[in-house]
Amino acid sequence: MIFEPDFETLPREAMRALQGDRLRALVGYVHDRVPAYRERLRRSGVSASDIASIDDITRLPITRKSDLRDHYPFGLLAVARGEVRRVHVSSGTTGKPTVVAYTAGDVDLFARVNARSLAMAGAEPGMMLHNAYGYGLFTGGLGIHYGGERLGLNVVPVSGGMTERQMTLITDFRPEVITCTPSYALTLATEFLKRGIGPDEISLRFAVLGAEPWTDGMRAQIDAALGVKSVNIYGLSEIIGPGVSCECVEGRDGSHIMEDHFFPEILDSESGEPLGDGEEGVLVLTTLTKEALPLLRYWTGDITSLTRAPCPCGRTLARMRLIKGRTDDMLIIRGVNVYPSQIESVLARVPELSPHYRIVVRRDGTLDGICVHAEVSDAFFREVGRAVLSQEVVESDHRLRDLRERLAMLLRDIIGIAMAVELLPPGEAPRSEGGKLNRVTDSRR
Ligand code: DLL
Repeated sequence: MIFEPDFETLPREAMRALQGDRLRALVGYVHDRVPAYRERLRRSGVSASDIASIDDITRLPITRKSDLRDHYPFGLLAVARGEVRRVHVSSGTTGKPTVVAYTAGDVDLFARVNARSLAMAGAEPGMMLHNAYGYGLFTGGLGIHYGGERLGLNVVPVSGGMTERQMTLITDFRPEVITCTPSYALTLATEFLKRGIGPDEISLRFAVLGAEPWTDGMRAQIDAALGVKSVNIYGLSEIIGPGVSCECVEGRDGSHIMEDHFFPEILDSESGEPLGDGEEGVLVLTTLTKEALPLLRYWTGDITSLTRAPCPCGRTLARMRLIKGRTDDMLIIRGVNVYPSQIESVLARVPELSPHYRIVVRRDGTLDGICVHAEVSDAFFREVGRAVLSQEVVESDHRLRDLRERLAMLLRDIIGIAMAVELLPPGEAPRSEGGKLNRVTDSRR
């Protein structure tokens, strides 16, 4: 079913006209309400009356994650604080998180775009949804939750983790739809396999997977093991959360962008020049209707391409391919965004450590694991008086053991996911030799 057919099947010319009107209103709105944008627009020499059509979007300034950081926490809000009904938070590049805010109207939009997404994925009113995205500051859990209720689903707010309990609930409640990260879908698939439960015995029919990159290879594995048709759902907190785009179950060939609300552009990652359909570059999104935190041309850092070719589902919304990678060094570990610079800022708080480190990411079974190799300082190394820092040595020396545990706790508390920690003796972590220093070994790809 199509949740909002009036918009999802709008002829392309009518869509362009709607987008142009909404963009003109948006430019006036941010000019009047957000001092930082007023200044940017003044410098670019553009005002609302210059927006004749959506094509004029290229005249507007780009917004980046650093702009949100510079105006942390609420400096880019376009409404009074009392108008805000919800905030969510995602990873920032340093110690401070990225804060996003919603008015009542934004919360309603968030529910509608997720209701659209779940309907695209095959869900129908009356079905049960097992929602295993994390609830809380992460947009995944609540975003899908409200979308599910809006569509008329029976939502089970399981949240992430506790696989044993998830297995019991899926087996006993018999939901038709599941929402989680693709890697977690694989974890559940492996659990079912271990118990000898085949795809025909599992009640699930549709899986709506996202929040991290995945491939058609993983899709085939998940579909076969769980007996589902899985689709990709994409989004980012800065724009709204999940529900920026989603694949339809009929096509499963690119995610339909809710482009009446989020206008997509693809720009060359180096030159910033606009690229055409089919060409790969950075996805840049403009929120056409958001009230609390409207963003002009937000540089997502995600690499993909667009197509406006007709789709068998009948929707006319443009589609984006699966995300190929990112332009920055952001890692996604079990659906949580982690910047190496965040880890670095935690290490800097621990006086026994040097500023040098290495990050190792690997897939342990179906789940991602991250290990931080932190180098101890010369002074602390001398004080401890050990020749080597093997696992056994760290285990047997309480000062080293304490340091490792303290660091693991700090990383978990500040960044929000558990990381393994290994200590290295001075001089062991990589140093820059003039070129770009690569501190991350990611063996998942
Ligand atoms: O991950 C929102 C979301 C929740 C999307 C649940 C889908 C499902 P953030 O935590 O702000 O928001 O992370 C946004 O995650 O810029 C991408 O790099 C990545 N990402 C999100 N969805 C996908 C996807 C949520 N389907 C960042 N494929 C984005 C690849 C994705 N990467």
